Amino acid sequence: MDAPTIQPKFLPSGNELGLVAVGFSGGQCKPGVDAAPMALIDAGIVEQIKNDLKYNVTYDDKVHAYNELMPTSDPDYRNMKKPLAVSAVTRALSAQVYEHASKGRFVLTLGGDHSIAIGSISGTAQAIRERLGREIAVIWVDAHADINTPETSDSGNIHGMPVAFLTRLAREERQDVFGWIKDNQTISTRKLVYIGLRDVDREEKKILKENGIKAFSMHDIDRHGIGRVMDMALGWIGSDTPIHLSFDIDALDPMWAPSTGTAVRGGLTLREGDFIAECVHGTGSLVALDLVEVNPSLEAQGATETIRAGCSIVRCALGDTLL
Ligand SMILES: [Mn+2]
Repeated sequence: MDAPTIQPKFLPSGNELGLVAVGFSGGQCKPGVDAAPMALIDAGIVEQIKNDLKYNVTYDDKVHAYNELMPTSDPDYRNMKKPLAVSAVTRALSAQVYEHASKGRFVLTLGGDHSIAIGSISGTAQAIRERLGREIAVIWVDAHADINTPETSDSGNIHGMPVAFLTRLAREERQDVFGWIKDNQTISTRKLVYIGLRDVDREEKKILKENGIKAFSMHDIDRHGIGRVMDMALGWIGSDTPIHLSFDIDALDPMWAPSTGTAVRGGLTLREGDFIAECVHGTGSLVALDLVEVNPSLEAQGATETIRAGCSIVRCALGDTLL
């Protein structure tokens, strides 16, 4: 592996990276996803980023569990499960990501379940607005749209709602239940692109249609191939917009990433996942990356494969190339 050669458009330096490790699983009900950052780090991801890809990594050497933020009581509210915990953790994470991004670092957030994107994306959005006066685009790679509002959600799990809160399709006045999200921390539905969807709730389909949100499902990938889909996705965003890539490992087919909380068959191949990350890196517009929903405890056999796939996605997004 060599240092990347693509010059970033929206970062002052090509090799400053801030890492936040988020050991949080409260956005859904299965324990274990909080162990993912340590599993990814044990698999060598930080060493690879430093030694092979030549980034200067700013990392506090800590997987944050945010125990001090956990409420003693956290009853359901508006159908949301653990609203106080998820709100408090994402609020803290937002400040951590902002701290890195406002200094011009690329920000890598290792989750954790996908609810944490409320924190990572709001932090990036705020920092880029302040630093460059621009809105970010978000590429959300996932089997699921994660755009339920509290009212449309069947499960009440907040990892199915982060996009709704980030776009203001869902809002809440209570400061301790995402009311802390300021306008300058939100994203536009026009700059949101999905890739890999295949398990979208009926109400979510309505939300996507009514808001004209760009989405490439597995059907589109079957029809056009991943190369053409990436051309269309990046064409929609344009070349003058900083990009936050939020990658849910369940976008990959369970053949490649079985150890995840809500696996859905019929997904991306390992190479298609890597290719998405490679293409986004190649734009020079990528400013932040989330890798979420790796759950090393769910599959004795498949955990190692899932962790390896996650590491590979991260390396590709940071400029690793096959040749
Ligand atoms: Mn997700």
